Amino acid sequence: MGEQGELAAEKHVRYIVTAEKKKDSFESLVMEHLRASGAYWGLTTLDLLHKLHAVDAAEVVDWIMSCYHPESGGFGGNVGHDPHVLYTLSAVQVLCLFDRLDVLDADKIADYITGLQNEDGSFSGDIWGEVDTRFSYISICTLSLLHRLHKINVEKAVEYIVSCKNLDGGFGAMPGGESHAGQIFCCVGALAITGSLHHIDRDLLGWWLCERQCRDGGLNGRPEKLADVCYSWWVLSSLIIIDRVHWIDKEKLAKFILNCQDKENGGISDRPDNAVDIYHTYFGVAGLSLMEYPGVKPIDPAYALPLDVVNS
Ligand code: GRG
Ligand code: ZN
Repeated sequence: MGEQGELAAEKHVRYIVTAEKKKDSFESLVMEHLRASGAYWGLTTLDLLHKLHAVDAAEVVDWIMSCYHPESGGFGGNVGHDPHVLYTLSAVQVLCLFDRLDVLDADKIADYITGLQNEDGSFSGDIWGEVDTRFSYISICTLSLLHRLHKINVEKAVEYIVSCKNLDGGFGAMPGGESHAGQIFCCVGALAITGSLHHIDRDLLGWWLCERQCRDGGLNGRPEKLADVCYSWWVLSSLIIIDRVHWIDKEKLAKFILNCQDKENGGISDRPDNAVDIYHTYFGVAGLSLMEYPGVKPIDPAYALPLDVVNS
């Protein structure tokens, strides 16, 4: 590694632990409505860095459960917020990290998600009905973690995802929607979890994905866009799932991520010299994990949780 040196793991741990306490800061104000996801990003990063014990598990589990809506079976992004599948996945992922799925009524949550599947196999994100392949992934991932995949029509769910496949080998948010690395992760991840990867042309998609690497070594989300650390996750996880990760230059990507660190106060930003946030800190560390960076636990590319958590 060159000038940017090593991963400042200790600093990142301190950044996450103190961000959790600064509840009245600007960042936490912005994050207020997606705190369950923020908790997932921060806590998964801590676990990847072998530091999950730095937080009080019982306190986190209590707070997560205070976002639960027993009437619907879904979780909100924060206490008193409406339920949505996105925060339901984050809550389930956090409970997986602490091996505390026992506090859940898994069937009730599974019924909430099952109720959001539409005729054509797609999923809405909540009762307001917006449809997106993100929600297909979220639903499938959550149900699989709860061992309740059989409760939905998996065949129809897969059929809908395949209907969002484009001629360039990628996937969009809906049929005919432009290919985007974030949506590709969702579709590839969902197809992996349901054992349906035969619907993917690995060489065609692998080519589109490896073309996301920019001259600075970072990855972008679609053609003509700037590199951004979070695509180290969306693109790399997809490449690993389809077994084409050797088509990008990992060394250059690792350097790009390490260059986005705030080496003084901790945290990782979207690109060099920008302000850090928890989201890019997580995706930077997760990207390094996918590249087997020393000292970072391996992460599962489809479930976005540490491998030892998924396999336990
Ligand atoms: C468990 C990891 C995990 C995810 C849960 C929410 C979700 C499922 C997936 C989101 C996938 C997605 C669509 C990611 C893209 C997010 C993003 C950076 C969008 C920005 O798009 P633009 O167009 O920016 O604003 P670009 O980079 O294209 O310029
Ligand atoms: Zn980003």
